[in-house]
Amino acid sequence: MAYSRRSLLLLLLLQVLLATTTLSSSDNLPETGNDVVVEVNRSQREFDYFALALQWPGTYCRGTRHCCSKNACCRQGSDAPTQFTIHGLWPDYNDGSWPSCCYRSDFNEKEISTLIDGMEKYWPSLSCGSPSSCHGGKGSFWGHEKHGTCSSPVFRDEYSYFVTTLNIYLKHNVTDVLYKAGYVASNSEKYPLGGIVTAIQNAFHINPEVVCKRDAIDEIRLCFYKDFKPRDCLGSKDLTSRKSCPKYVSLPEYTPLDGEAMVLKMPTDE
Ligand code: U2P
Repeated sequence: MAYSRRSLLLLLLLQVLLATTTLSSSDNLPETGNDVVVEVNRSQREFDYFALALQWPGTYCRGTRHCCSKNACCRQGSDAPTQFTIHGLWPDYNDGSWPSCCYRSDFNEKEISTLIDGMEKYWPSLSCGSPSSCHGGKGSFWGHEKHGTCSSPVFRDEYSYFVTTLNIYLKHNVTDVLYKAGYVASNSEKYPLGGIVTAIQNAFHINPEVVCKRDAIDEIRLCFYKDFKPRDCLGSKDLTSRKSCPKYVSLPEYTPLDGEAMVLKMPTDE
């Protein structure tokens, strides 16, 4: 029986559709709690290592213009963020890139309700804006942690991703290590980048990645194998490759916004 060109094309299209459906209905998908999650990007291969990204509020908060209840840059007194806080636990590739948005799963804050106090303290939002999320959704600040969705097979649910990140952070107190080495928050001192890196190497046997905004330390990243044994971060081999930092760096003090700026509440603030 002869097929017309049109029916051949239709047949081809049907085959492609069938093949795609088979690919996206894998039986081996991870689950988060009770919710089955859906793989959204099979082309992303399994990650190679973790980077724990820590941010220095003294630097980040200098750019703060607005306050709202969730913005830790507006906290005062004993609540003030005077230590490195968590930016994220990132699954990364050895070539310097990283996967993102690997599985579609709705973030459910209830799953981490027992962690909220620790999250508010050590993993706070440092702005009022909504960070980008995988599927354009809004909601909880931590819901944008798309990195957790790419941490399979190490983490298979939301709770274990967040609780492990908090534990790793608490086991690696960078603020304390720097403090003991004499590197304390200051608006006048400059410190040798090499000295800061050495203090971290001695404490954790990790060659960290340091990210600066001009001469101020913005982030310090610690890297781990998938079993959380320490490993060097990429781009940390020699000081000259830490492109964004000069030889002498600062660790600015955290200063909350003054009274005038504090009243600039965001219209969306509840
Ligand atoms: O560095 C800018 C933003 O890129 C994302 N990033 C960077 C390095 C890396 O190893 N992995 C990674 O995800 C971060 O995006 P965010 O999590 O903030 O949305 C980082 O802020």
